[in-house]
Amino acid sequence: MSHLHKPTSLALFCKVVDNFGDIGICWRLARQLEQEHQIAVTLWVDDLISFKKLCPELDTNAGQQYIQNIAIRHWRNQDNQFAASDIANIVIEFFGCDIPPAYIASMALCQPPPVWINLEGLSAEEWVEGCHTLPSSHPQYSLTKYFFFPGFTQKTGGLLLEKNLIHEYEQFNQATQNRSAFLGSLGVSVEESEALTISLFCYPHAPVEQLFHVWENGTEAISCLVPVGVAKKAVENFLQKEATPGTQVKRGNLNVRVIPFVPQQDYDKLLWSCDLNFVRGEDSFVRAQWAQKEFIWHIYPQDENLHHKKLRAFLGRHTASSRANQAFSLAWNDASGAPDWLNLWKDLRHELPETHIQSILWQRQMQDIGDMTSNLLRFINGKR
Ligand code: TRH
Repeated sequence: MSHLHKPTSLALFCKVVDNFGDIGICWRLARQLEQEHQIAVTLWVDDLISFKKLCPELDTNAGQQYIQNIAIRHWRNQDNQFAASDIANIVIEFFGCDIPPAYIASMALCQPPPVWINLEGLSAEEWVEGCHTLPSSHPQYSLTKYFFFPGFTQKTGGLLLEKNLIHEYEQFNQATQNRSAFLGSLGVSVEESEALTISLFCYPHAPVEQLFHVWENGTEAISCLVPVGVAKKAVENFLQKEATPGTQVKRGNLNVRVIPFVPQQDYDKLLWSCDLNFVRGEDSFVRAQWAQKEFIWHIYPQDENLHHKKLRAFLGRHTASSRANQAFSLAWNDASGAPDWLNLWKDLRHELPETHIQSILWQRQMQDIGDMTSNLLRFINGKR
């Protein structure tokens, strides 16, 4: 429960830079704020088409709508007039997305002014601890913006984690039918689901073709599930046809199946159903950590290979990844050598119970920081 005085209104601004992570994180945060803390959330988002992929019930033509009790507003560049009722008690801009000047001007007229947060991206680098919760005064108005960083240590904001997620995971795992029913709903056959099942979510530059080649010629039956649109070129080269949902080809020991892009609330089930998950960006990367399964992270690429530093910082902290996993992860991100699947596979086969224990320990360590949404609200409450 939040200790905020109610009713509390919160405006969350999201600019979709690319892909699905920006809206993925904001949508998850918005739902948690509303469902677990009873906050009246308005989510301002500039790209409804990307949002709809995660949330199929969204109407991309509506300027304003309510989904799961959250007000969704289409944020257009030309928006320069805001009603007093649009100005919330708490204003969060995601990833420095620069909220409209007219909105800021109206915030300055409020008494007391809203608590203003810039919610930053996730990084395991050390400098994050020093910048977490730092204030920045507005040059023109008497407004202060605070930087809030998610993270992996007690001196950061922690990770997004819904209150019931671990319980839901345990319930899902209790009956094998849950897995087969879920995979079945994606079109996966029983035979495919009995093979080593791998979900693949990565950026187009990942060395997927090389990996497919190794899997095809390997000794282990592998079933690779690829959401439509992911690694399109490599997948179509393997399939020798268009990668539409439902398309499936088996060659050698590798079965590749294109699955639909699932709604965000089902994505966890996909991770829970697989033996190994390839994830990317920020949100799927965090979800993989709650799934207690081995995962390989394809980090969002940055200029001058800055992302390699971030990747190493994470691997340096992540006590649940084995040496083979670390080596594979570096190679998958082109930070060293070539991905050594055989080594990773040896490890997966022999060390699964140990990796599982380490994943649970890591999860507990992350839970001890407290979930990011509650930490964020506690911080905000201290500023009101
Ligand atoms: O899509 P991403 O690469 O997103 C981002 C953006 O590129 C962003 O600009 C950058 O800042 C950030 O990465 C680091 O990866 P991410 O973060 O994992 O987001 C994907 C979202 O899509 C996540 O919420 C899970 C969801 N998803 C589904 O809902 N269904 C699916 O089938 C899949 C594969 C993903």
